Amino acid sequence: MTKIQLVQPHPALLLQQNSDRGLVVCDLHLGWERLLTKKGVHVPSQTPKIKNALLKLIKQTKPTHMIILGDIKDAITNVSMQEWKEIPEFFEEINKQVPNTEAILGNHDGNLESLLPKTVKIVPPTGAIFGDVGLFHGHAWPAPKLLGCKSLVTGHVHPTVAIHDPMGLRITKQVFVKAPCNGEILAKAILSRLGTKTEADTSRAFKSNVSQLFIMPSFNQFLGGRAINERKRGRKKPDTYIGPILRSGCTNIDDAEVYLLDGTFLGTVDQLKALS
Ligand SMILES: [Mn+2]
Repeated sequence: MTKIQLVQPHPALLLQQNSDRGLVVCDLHLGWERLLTKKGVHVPSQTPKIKNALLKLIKQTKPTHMIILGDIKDAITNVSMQEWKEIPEFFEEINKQVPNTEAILGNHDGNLESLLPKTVKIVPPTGAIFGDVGLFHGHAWPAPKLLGCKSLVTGHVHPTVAIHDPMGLRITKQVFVKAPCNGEILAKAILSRLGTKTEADTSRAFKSNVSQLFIMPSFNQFLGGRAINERKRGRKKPDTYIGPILRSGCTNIDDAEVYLLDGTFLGTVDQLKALS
C-alpha cells in the first residue's frame, strides 16, 4: 500500500511506495501576478519564490519522482512574455534535482508543452498512477484505469477554510481535504461518461477500489481559495462542487475531514460550517 503523508507545514504530499518517493504539488499558477499588473498594481514576479520553496522541499524530502498536479501556469490558453522566460527556467532547475519529473495538465495549462524541457513528462488531464494512488488535476474526468487505485489525489479547488471571529474579522487558511469516496458511484459516472452501459456485468468488470479522495491546497500561497465550509443559501449545490468528480455524487463533501497545512485536524466540513 502506498503511504500518503503531508509534508508539514507545506501544501505538498509525499507518496511512498517501496523505495519510490513521489513529491506532489499542485496549482502553482506561475505568472498569476500579471493579472495585477493589468489593473495597475505592480508586483515583482513571484516565480523565483515559488521555485525556491519547491527546491527546498525537494532537498528536504529527497523524492525519486516529482509530480506537478496541474495549473502550472496561470494564463489559460496563451503564453505571456513572462511565462516564456520563467517557466522553462523553473522546470530546468526542478528537473536537474529530480530527473523523473512529470507535469499533469490542468485547465490553465494550454500550450504548456512548448515551455517544458523534453525531459519532463507531460501527462494528459486523465491522470497518472503512482503505486495505488491516482493523480489528476480535477477539472476533467480521470481515465478508467484510475478506478483501480485506492486513493485519488486532485487539486483545482484551492481549498481553504473560512473562520469568522466575534470581532467580525474573516480569515481563511489553506487546508487539505480528505473525503470518503464511493468507488461504485464513481465507476458508474466514469463509465456512463464514456458511453458504456452500466449493467451489472460491466460494473463488475470495472470494479472500483477507490475509497478516498484527497483535495490538495494550491502550492502558490498568494492565491485566494475556495472556502469549503461556506454556507450558501438559496442554491442547490454550493460551488465547492467544482469539477466532474465532486459533482458526480461519489463523495459527500460534508463528511470530508479537513486538515491545516501543519497537520492539525479541524473536523469535518459539516462541523466547520458553524465557523464560516
Ligand atoms: Mn485548475
